[in-house]
Amino acid sequence: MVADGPMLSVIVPTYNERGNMGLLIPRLSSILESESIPYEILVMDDDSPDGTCEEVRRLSVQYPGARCIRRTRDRGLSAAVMEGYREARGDIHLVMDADLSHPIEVVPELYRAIAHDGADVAVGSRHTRGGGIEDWPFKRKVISWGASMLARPLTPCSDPMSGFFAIRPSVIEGAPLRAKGYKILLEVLVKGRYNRVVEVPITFKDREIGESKLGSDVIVNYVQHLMWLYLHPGSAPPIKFLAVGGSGILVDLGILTGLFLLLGDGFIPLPGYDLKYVFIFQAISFAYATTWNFVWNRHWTFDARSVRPSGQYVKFFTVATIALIVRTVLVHVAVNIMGFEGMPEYQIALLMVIVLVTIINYLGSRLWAFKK
Ligand SMILES: Nc1nc2c(ncn2[C@@H]2O[C@H](COP(=O)(O)OP(=O)(O)OP(=O)(O)O)[C@@H](O)[C@H]2O)c(=O)[nH]1
Ligand SMILES: [Mg+2]
Repeated sequence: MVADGPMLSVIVPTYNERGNMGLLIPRLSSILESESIPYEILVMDDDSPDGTCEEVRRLSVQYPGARCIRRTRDRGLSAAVMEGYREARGDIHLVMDADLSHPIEVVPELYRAIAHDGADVAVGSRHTRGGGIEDWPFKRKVISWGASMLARPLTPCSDPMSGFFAIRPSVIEGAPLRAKGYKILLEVLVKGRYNRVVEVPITFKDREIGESKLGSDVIVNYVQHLMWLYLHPGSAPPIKFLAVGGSGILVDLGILTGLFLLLGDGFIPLPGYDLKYVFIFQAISFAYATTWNFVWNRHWTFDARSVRPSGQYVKFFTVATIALIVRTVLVHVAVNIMGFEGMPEYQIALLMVIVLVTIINYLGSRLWAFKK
């Protein structure tokens, strides 16, 4: 059968995987040929001393779709994958480990999810229904689960730590990917541009040949990587929104205090103090704090810099003002009409109002003011 349709580039990062090449390359080639998928296999090898590249070159006589790129600079798993992305000539780029941990028969499914079903990213997932991990001790499963949970707010994918996934090249075009962390999929999901992510269940098998390259610094590296990803503009918006809102409260209080100290009679308005000024001071500090929140939310929480700021500002200010009015009215109702004045009732009522108003603010910002 003649291969047609979009071409698949399979990127395989390797370090000392000679023993696996003779299994991976023939099996992968035969499955892709039987499915008539045009392909290339790029083995991105960090100059392995065990002769991984030589083995690939030997195999490429029989399997001309496979080639080895020997890397001598900028070593590391992520850097190897990123170079693979640059080298790849296909219309769909798929990354997988060399050690046969990732089921080869799922490769065509990941390919089809993008080629035929309109996905932008297709992930071989251990945590979606039907997926799993073979032979892992309980402790390792718990660590893996915990690590995935830490990354959950960053992505819509249940297994963002998977090293087995396919993308359209447009997803990462121009994205500021860093080659530091070794969880490339996470990097792609946080920084890439995509609409649809599809998860295909896989059962992950432990390697039988060769040694693990990933040692104890992996956890430290992972936590550092997560920290950078959480700081990246546009990632985990609800968390950033809360952080910005908290800082806005400090700005609001700071300015209000400053105004009272400079122009009033000290921080707390004394009895008989002209309430007109209290109102004006509060309006000024509110406007400052809202502008502060606007700038941070635009640039950082929602990364909405591609849209003109003027319309965004008006909308954001409107949402904040409506939320302020809702808060004032609800607190008034709670205190003066429902009589929540005593010790825990007042605080509980206030907390509920604040939660509600925060949700209004968030949804108004996300779905209206900063809609892209
Ligand atoms: N090019 C390159 N590939 C690497 C490097 N480190 C690991 N790899 C490859 O990345 C893939 C995943 O590495 P593994 O050592 O299997 O990591 P793991 O799957 O988390 O751990 P085990 O399967 O338990 O050994 C394999 O194909 C490795 O050969 C590296 O520094 N450079
Ligand atoms: Mg492995």
